[in-house]
Amino acid sequence: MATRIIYFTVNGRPEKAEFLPDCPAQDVKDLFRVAAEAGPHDILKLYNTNGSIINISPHLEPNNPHACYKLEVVAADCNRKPLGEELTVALGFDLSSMEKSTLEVTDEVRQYLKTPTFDNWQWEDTEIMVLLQVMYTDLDFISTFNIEVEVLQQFLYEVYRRYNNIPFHNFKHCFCVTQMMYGLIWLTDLRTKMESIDLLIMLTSAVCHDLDHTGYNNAYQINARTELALRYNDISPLENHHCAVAFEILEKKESNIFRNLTTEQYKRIREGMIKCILATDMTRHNEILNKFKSILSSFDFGNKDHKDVLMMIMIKVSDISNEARPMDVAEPWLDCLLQEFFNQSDMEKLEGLPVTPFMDRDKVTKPSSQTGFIRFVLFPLFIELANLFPCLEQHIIDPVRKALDYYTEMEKALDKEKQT
Ligand code: BYE
Ligand code: ZN
Repeated sequence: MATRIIYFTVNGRPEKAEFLPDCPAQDVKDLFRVAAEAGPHDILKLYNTNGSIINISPHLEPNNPHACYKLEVVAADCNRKPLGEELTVALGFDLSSMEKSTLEVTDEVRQYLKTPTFDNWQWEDTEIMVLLQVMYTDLDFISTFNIEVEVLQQFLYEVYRRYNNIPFHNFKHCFCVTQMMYGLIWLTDLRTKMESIDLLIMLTSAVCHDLDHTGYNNAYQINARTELALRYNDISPLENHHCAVAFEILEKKESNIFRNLTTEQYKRIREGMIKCILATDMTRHNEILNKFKSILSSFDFGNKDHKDVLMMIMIKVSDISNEARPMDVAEPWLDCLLQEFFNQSDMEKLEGLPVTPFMDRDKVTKPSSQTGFIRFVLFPLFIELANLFPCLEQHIIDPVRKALDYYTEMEKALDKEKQT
């Protein structure tokens, strides 16, 4: 009897299970459990390419690496304590006045979030949703745009659900980027310089900017001719998708935080969010940075084109700003990113696709990739934003300089190790 091979991903990592079709059902379940590194009480869910749940059994329909199933682990331990202060410290919260207001609303809002519709929720994620809600409140969006709290919560919950459980581009990344955006808005005193609706666009774009990221970048989408690449004709397939999912959520009455706005306002928000989210495609990095540089010397907050470019720069900065956080926060994020990159290159090797060089686990080291990234991407970008807002220097440039020293030292140490 021929062995069956089932290809699937766990958190974006390619895996396969091989078994004989007449083996005991428990053996097959165990194979999947081991691959998922799941505990004995965790629940496993297997999805086919249509997103339907399928039974883990010896009768599983064989597939190929190009049409992987997706395995999900639902942690049985949902009673972990709320992170509260821990979370505050872990995410480098020193940017704003948020802590105080967080404490004020946490308990109250947590009651809303504890309703039965929130299946499989975890404390950590709940805390984060609360904090996002606080940001909307803190920037006065609730009152200015007549946003109902229940609708905002539903919106954030839908957003939460549509981030995947992958190493880097997950709901926590969404939170980090949004929090950085929130911090930048306060630090630069943008509330006195731009209209409230622009700030709403920026914050909501940050929240939505990586929705339904699967852990494989545009190059992969295009080379593997995925559904997304097909749908968007190879033009920023991921970013187009993130944005489309955002408006899918906003099309639903219960989760449309803009439902009390005028048609004109909605139009403006939609246009702005599309611009911001599409600007997060890193292949457009130089194009956008050069545009910003060319207007910097005559920057005018009354000029719509200038404001548009600034908004794109702000989301770009927020998106790749991990290294501006305390070292003990930034480094684990780098590990997660490399994990996601390595998963992709493993998949590329498996499928015989071109392997993206900076994702190849045989070629990349942490310090070498990061020193280059800081020198050639982060510094040039952050310096221009700090040109417009000199007060940002200490918050985003100084920590990145420290990170560069740290990774330069690490690189030297690695080189020495190699020589001996
Ligand atoms: C980028 C594009 C897509 C996804 F390998 C993530 F050296 C990123 F190129 N981000 N976001 C933050 C980063 C960082 N890329 C890198 N360092 C970051 O801190 C460099 C990469 C590890 C590599 Cl740019
Ligand atoms: Zn992102």
